[in-house]
Amino acid sequence: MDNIVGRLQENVETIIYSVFIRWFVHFYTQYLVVMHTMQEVIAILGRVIKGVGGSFLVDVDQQIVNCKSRKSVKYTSGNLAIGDYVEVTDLGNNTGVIEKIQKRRNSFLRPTVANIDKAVILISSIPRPDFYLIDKMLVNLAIMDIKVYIVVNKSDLDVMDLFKKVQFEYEKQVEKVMLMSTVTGQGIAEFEAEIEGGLSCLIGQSAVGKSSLINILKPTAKFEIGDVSKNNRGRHTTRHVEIVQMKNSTYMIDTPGFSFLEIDIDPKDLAIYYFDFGELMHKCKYTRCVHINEPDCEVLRAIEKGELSQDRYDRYNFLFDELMIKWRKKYG
Ligand SMILES: Nc1nc2c(ncn2[C@@H]2O[C@H](COP(=O)(O)OP(=O)(O)OP(=O)(O)O)[C@@H](O)[C@H]2O)c(=O)[nH]1
Ligand SMILES: [Mg+2]
Ligand SMILES: [Zn+2]
Repeated sequence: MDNIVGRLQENVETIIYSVFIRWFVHFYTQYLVVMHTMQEVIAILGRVIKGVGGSFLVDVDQQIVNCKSRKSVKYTSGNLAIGDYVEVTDLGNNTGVIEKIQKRRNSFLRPTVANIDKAVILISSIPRPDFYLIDKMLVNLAIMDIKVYIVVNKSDLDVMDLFKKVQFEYEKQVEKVMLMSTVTGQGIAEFEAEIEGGLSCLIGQSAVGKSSLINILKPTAKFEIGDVSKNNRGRHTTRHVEIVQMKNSTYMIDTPGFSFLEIDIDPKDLAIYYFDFGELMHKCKYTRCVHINEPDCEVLRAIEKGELSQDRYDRYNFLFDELMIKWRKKYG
């Protein structure tokens, strides 16, 4: 008898437990759905403009909101990048919480920036330009389909030969090659008109004048300027990354250099990103011509005729070999 009562009791307990668990799961799911919907209703869209310690400054309709980021954001989307569009819940007093990162159009590491519209490569005679570095940056920017401008800065110094070389080598690769001086103001107005709208990212070796340019365009920015006479061997004066608002809807990031340098493509596709090889490539004898030692190559012919730069072509060759070594290591 005791046995039967005991079993009955056990069955009743199991039924109560399973009903309880079902109800619990049901209500908890409802709770999550409601919370998620509420969050979507409340969340506002902003853009990360600067990181400060563990927090982020987010521009929400021109209001700067100091935000913490939810741990889940890090796990689902990786680290936040300057330039990220984010969904923020408002906690009042210009503080908030970053709930979600919107899909990025493009992104770069070291420094971590995202959603760039234009890239501005600054070059000057001091420090001496590293053209191989510039070529690599241009390939990466071409892969990402980002508009590029090249600015030859410090026109108050002796830069005309450099400017001519840059024009010859890159004019067909980029939107425009410009001459400028942040000291005399030459080219500043033209530059301002060219880059109007969107987010432009300044890139280039240390001491080319990136921060000087920001300060000219927006004197209240007061970025620290380096001393070119101290050979600080590529150590950048600017160490942080921050979006600065210029006129209207023009934004700029002053970066400490840029790591556009990790190229990960099949070397046979490299020439696609050399826009100066452009139409010539389609006239080569072989459709898969890589313009190195194939017969009847229009690119090689143009170099012989002096229509394309031998220097740039030699660097193309060098980069091709570098990528080939990497590619073989990776895919055997
Ligand atoms: N002569 C001349 N000097 C310039 C010009 N623009 C900038 N400079 C000088 O170049 C040096 C470096 O300028 P910055 O603006 O600090 O260079 P940066 O590119 O921001 O350098 P990092 O922050 O180290 O990456 C400073 O001494 C500037 O005064 C220019 O147009 N002409
Ligand atoms: Mg700087
Ligand atoms: Zn060819």
